[in-house]
Amino acid sequence: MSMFCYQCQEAAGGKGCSLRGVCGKNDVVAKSQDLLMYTLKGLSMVNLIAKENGIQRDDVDKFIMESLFTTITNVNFDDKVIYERVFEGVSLREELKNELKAKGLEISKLNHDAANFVISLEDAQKKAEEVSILKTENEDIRSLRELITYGVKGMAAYANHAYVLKHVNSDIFKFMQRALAKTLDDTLSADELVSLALETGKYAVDVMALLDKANTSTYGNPEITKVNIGVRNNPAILISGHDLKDLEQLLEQTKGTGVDVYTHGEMLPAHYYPAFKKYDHFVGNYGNAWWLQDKEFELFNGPILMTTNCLVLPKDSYKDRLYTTGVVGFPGVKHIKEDKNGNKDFSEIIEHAKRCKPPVQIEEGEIIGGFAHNQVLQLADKVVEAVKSGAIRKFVVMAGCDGRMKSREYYTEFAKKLPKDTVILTAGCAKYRYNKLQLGDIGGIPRVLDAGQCNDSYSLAVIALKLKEVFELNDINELPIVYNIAWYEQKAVTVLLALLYLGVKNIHLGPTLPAFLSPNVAKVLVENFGIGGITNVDDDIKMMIG
Ligand code: SF4
Ligand code: SF3
Repeated sequence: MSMFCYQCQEAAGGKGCSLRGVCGKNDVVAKSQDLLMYTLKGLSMVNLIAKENGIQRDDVDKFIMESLFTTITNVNFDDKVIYERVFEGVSLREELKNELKAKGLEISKLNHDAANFVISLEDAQKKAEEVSILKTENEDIRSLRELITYGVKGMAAYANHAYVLKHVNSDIFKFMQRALAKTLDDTLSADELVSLALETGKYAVDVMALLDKANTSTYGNPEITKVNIGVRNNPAILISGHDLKDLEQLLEQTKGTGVDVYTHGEMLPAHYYPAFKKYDHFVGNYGNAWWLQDKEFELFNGPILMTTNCLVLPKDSYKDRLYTTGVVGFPGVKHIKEDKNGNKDFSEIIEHAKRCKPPVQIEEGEIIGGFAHNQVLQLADKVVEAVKSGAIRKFVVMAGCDGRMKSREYYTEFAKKLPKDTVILTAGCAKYRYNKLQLGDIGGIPRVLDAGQCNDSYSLAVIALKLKEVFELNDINELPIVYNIAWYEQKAVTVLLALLYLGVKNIHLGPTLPAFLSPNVAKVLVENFGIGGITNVDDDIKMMIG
């Protein structure tokens, strides 16, 4: 075994990738990520003591957040960049210790290796092997530690998107670091770790609320929007990932250049925000979910900017047109850095686009979206009436991620076979499995309501809580809503923990349950929250819809 990783749904054999990641990351990258996580845990231990003693280093909070984000599936494949973060983490940790010492403070509590190790680049791989997640021998403790760690990784991603829009919550940073530090605490029992996992859900709700506020106060409330999926005859840039601030800067800089901008993957919901509607050259959405990018990027012809996950191993046919920014990275792919004010200069990409042919049309028509909480609550009367009259029998939350496994065809089939009096509520790239089907509407309410990106699952929770209030119910689970969620990477773990914290029961999670859930931890989730997997479309529809 040259590596071990089981953080995403595509973990090899449903157990874990041990030779090379199904995502394409090799053992060198996997090990650098293991060591970075260990470094961040040690840094968090020290930073928490510093915080308790009045030392507040914003740069450390930012470093931990960005580094966690770096390790999410399909974000960064560059071990050089990841090891640089390891060394920067160690040096920040030592700076903090010196600051504590200078204040005459006792730091003897810090006897954990993670808070003390120092290495050279030559020893880094060996050290990484020593801190592999498999070193936690008890599979239940390991399972809970990783459940919490992945929840925190997803929180870091969402906190980062809010941060670039200048929305920061220091309690979230503090919790993330406390949770990370606790995953190295051998005195904690499984029960204590279960409580910590549930507490992670509380902060998961907070971070999604923070990001929702950041997005809507900066760009306005998403509104019902038809998005073009065809192309125009101009050179163009494709922007993918979740970072709206990057999109804003790109749209500003491409104004009047003759270069069009299209969204891809999780950037599609940007079209729903009023602030982006004023750009005539913001043409539409190109392609589908992340895993089809190797085919679709080839056909796009112009440069592609990856602002976050999901990046897949680029083909030579478009690698020289690919650019990364933020925490994304791939060896040999050009990276656009931000300046000290957070501004990015995309002129190189714009000039590149001018030399390229327009995109090849792969689809035509429109898709509709923009059903985030504000918009849906404006339609509340209509929705409530449709439920009361029986026109809508059930809502089916099908939020989450898409992925490359064939078994995900289930979700297309499921959407097609759902009875006509049901409405799908979606968010995240899971939607690409059914958002181009003609599923019709119920009295003008489309049967697929897309709230936005995966973090906009928060909107779905707000809508559910509002409906609970309108129908005067005591429990969110009394609503006519069922949950059939598709997961892939760690942000989906964050969303899941958030839903559990909000009291949602009987969530179906697929296409497979996480490999990192040990049988005992899975049992806890089944017994306390009714979490289940999926079986086949017909039986599941019968069970969920009746
Ligand atoms: Fe395997 Fe997923 Fe880890 Fe990649 S991120 S190595 S596919 S478990
Ligand atoms: Fe998709 Fe990668 Fe999760 Fe934000 S883009 S949902 S998988």
